[in-house]
Amino acid sequence: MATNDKAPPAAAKAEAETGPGRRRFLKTAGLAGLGAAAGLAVPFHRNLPHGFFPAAMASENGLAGKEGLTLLNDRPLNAETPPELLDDPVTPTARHFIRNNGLPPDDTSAEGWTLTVDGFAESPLELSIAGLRDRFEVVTLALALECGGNGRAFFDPPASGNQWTYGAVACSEWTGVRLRDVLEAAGVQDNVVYTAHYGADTHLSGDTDKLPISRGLPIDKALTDSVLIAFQMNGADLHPMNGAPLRLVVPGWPGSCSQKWLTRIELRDQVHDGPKMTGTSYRVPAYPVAPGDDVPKEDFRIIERMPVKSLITFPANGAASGMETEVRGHAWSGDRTVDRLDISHDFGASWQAAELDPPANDGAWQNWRATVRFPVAGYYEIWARATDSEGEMQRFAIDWNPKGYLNNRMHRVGLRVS
Ligand SMILES: Nc1nc2c(c(=O)[nH]1)N[C@H]1C(S)=C(S)[C@@H](COP(=O)(O)O)O[C@H]1N2
Ligand SMILES: [Mo]
Repeated sequence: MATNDKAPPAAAKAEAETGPGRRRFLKTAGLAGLGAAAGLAVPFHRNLPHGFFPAAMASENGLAGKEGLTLLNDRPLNAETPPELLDDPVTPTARHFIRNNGLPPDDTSAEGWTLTVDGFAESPLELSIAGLRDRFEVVTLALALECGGNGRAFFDPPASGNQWTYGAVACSEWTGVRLRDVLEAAGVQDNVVYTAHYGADTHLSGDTDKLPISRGLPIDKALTDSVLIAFQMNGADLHPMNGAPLRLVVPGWPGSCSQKWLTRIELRDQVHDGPKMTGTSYRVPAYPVAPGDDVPKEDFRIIERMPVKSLITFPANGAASGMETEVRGHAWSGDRTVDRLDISHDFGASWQAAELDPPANDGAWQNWRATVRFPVAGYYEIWARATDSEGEMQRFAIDWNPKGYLNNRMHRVGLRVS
């Protein structure tokens, strides 16, 4: 993990002056640069812990180029998108949520970036981003990405972690090469069962021996068509907080599988054991548990596909409406398609089928719309309920689990109709 080490300032500076280590130099130069950006010197900048921005600028920093996101945490940076800002069929980069476990690399330029593919590979690869483009077919796909903890805020008893409500989900258009093509070029040996993903971000502690997160995929999933190694989103460079210059995009599985700032993929003969792969991270009990139950660690299983879910993106919760309104949103179900989307405006007594589009491609969410007519003025709620190709349907209940994952309960918005 050579891109993950960090030399003390003096050494980094000396190295930068003699040639290599440009990335490291930028890391230390960053703080002085921030002072310059503020128009003031930061006299004690050497004492500011690694990864701290001046507090007055903290949210501005990572959120540059983002629009309307709700900041949940600024170290690490975590920000979600209000549902009404997710109305576009394809999510603009400015509205794609951010979920960081550690501190992003300072230098996210494509120049000099390399991806290593090693482990149980017949012919290990080391490729530049230009090399990836030249050697493999470049494809563009709309791919839905949802954090495993989206909806955690509604758990009772509460689950610790980022209190995501609805907005840790997005479906942007990603351009890159298929992970499958790259792994096949590296030669997947017969004993390979799992991948391991490594990125260039650093642990919150600043300890370079620790990684913030390193997860992986069963090899069968890694070899499916819609898993991309992406270098563009929505026709432009990746946003620095969304993994520039290179990341994985694994649609339909917890967002944590989609390693950002990707530097290395290892082929393994056993399930990966990196940070946030083990213990209770991104795992749920193997059987239903009652809210608040203590579950022994060994009874947790790794989360694979994300469950059936939908979002109402118009109208906004609390909006005023006339006697008739269009209602619209998105629906998705990991590794499956959504077959029906029903809405109710009478608290579930009756349901009306919405017009539901097929996905733009495998791994994309599906857009839906309906027209609702209200009988008289007053307060109403619109509820949306998706049913997928295996007959799995959303409910209002939560399958409570200790870490607050996989909340797919129905979304509802209140309307004042006059
Ligand atoms: N290197 C790295 N990759 C990462 C993460 C991270 O902290 N570091 N967070 C993961 C998690 S938990 C999620 S939900 C997605 C979020 O992607 P986004 O920030 O582009 O929305 O990135 C994943 N990839
Ligand atoms: Mo996540």
